[in-house]
Amino acid sequence: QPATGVLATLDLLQITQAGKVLHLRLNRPAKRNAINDTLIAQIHTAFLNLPADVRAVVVSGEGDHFCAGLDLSELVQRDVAAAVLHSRGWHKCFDDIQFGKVPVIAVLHGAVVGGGLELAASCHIRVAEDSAYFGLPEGQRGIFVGGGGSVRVPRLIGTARMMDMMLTGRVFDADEGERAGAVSYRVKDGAGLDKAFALAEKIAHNAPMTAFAVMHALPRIVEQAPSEGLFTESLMAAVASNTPEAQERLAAFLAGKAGKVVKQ
Ligand code: 1HE
Repeated sequence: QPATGVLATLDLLQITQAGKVLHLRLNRPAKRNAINDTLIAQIHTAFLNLPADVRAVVVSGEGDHFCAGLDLSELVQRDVAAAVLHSRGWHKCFDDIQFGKVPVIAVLHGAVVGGGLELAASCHIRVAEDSAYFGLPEGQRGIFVGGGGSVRVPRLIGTARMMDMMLTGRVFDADEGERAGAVSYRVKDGAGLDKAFALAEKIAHNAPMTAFAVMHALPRIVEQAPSEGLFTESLMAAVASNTPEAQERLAAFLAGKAGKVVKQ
């Protein structure tokens, strides 16, 4: 019987499990879910300690906004080494989301700005409600992205759009974000969690090797030179097709017992 219900309420993060899906809710609405040292540590700890039966994670924000980014009140004077280590701490957390155990779906509403956009960019699928908007106010604050934004955001929306956001303070609404490539699914206000859980259910039924290949092999293949990428792809394909889950699924299809590809 899979665990269901609230697993833990840390100071700033609520963790709920429903079957194979874990729901992490940033729970600092009074500060618009701004990420301070405590919250980044709690997010990281949650991802490093996913229950063994969890097959997908949904991340959302409590209140009117997904996340206002770095808690600027903690952006105190740091020497260069301390500032680098602070940024590297965010990198570790967001790397463990992107290259973790299971796919992660972000539900975006209200402000998705600065470090909030960096968090969203480290997830695998982004569901945006009508109210969502995307910004990188670092440019206006005289700072730079430090949570992996310069690596992940251009890979979603392109370098030119990110330059525009940082240099001019340009903000994209949900539709613009979708057209730019930052949004996987666009839904009405209030419909984001249902959509995310429906997607998570589909993901939870995939063969585990599929999640592994898509999360760990695909992004690396994309970064490889084509001839290496093609070779890595062949290795990954051979490994995946030799798993018992793949053999069962292929046999089920050939026996007419598996779903066909249908237009949605
Ligand atoms: C905060 C933060 C924050 C809100 N750090 N305290 N991020 C930003 O530059 C975005 C800054 N925030 C905003 O532009 C707005 O707060 C929002 C558009 C997100 C929301 O506006 P609103 O009108 O709903 O809320 P508010 O009244 O501005 O904020 C409510 C409270 O949250 C208020 O505190 P209070 O004690 O006066 O009630 C705000 O000060 C507080 N608050 N956002 C600290 N970010 C790893 S590098 C990443 C670098 C970055 O992310 S830089 C971008 C930072």
